[in-house]
Amino acid sequence: MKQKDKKRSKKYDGRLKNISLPDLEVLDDEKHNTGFKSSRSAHKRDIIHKSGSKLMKGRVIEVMSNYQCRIKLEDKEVYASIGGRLKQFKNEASGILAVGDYVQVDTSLKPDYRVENILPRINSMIRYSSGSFQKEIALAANIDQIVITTSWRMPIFKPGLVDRYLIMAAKFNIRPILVLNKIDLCEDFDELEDEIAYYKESGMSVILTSVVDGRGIAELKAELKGRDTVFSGHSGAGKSSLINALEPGLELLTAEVSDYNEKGKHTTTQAVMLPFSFGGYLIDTPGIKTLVLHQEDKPIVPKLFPGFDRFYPHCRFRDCTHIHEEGCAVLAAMEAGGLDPLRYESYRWIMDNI
Ligand SMILES: Nc1nc2c(ncn2[C@@H]2O[C@H](COP(=O)(O)OP(=O)(O)OP(=O)(O)O)[C@@H](O)[C@H]2O)c(=O)[nH]1
Ligand SMILES: [Zn+2]
Repeated sequence: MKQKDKKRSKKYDGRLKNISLPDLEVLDDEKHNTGFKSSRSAHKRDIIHKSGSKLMKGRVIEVMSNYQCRIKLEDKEVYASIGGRLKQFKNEASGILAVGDYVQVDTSLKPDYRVENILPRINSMIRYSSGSFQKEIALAANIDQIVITTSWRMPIFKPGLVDRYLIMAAKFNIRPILVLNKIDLCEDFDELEDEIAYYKESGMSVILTSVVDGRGIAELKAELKGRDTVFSGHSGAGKSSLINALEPGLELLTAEVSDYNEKGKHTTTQAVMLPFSFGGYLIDTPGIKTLVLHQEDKPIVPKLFPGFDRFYPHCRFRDCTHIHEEGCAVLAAMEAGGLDPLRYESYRWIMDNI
């Protein structure tokens, strides 16, 4: 990072701690108001405002290192670099641009394309990087849904883990689909139905699958068709097997995939959107494995715990933790037999261990 850029980003440190997406217009206005307006930024403003036709809307379908990305621009795909105006906010490309982002691309310098603006995100998956100060890194943006892969056995179905994934999905405002795989290993379907009843009653989409005998694969495919989906889940539950059954030959990112871009520079793929032949994308980002609930998430868990949206609006206190408060609708539901004590136990475990 250039010395000049360093100084500039330092000035905005306070803002950057709490946001994932820099509000570029506001920053521009601030610069304008304080008389700060480099010729470079003035030039860019001109492009945006005077020659708007040169900025095209595209979608980021691959994020690489070295400030490179691949963009779907109308019906073609182009490689693009990330404009300096965006670069100044973070020192990692993935820190500012996420796969799935809708962006404005400067096409006036063809064949060099440059990302100039990130358009507002509908949602995004954020992780915090460890470092001297907390930095937010967006792993993916504008996601339609997240598949939470679990298995009936091997490894055994763990509702507590499902709850944590569901809280995460709710936190990021992404529709969850609960997939219970390996049902070929199930001998007692009443027991299985009992285990998933709570999630179904809470209005969630639950799909039972087996890669071994093919049950549920068509149903899952229908849910994915035409939508952009992230796959998450318990290791060993069968994510890769399911994806392979849905779309044989799809190459997932395992660790870091090395590649050489046109300029011959060494780059690595950090996240990619892989098209399904039946429509829609699989958003593949290895970073998802690093997502965990944080201590800072604790205040939102009472509202985001799966199924609690039926109860908490009736709690006497708006910030009710459902642990000791009088007039708590969650505790009342449990006493009245309207809430499975095992789900409440899971809630308490998460609250105590987050
Ligand atoms: N019986 C049975 N085994 C399955 C099924 N799906 C996957 N498996 C097996 O479960 C094991 C783990 O499957 P993977 O697809 O590698 O699981 P994963 O979730 O991608 O695992 P990670 O890479 O650790 O995240 C493999 O041995 C699969 O053959 C299924 O529906 N039934
Ligand atoms: Zn309560």
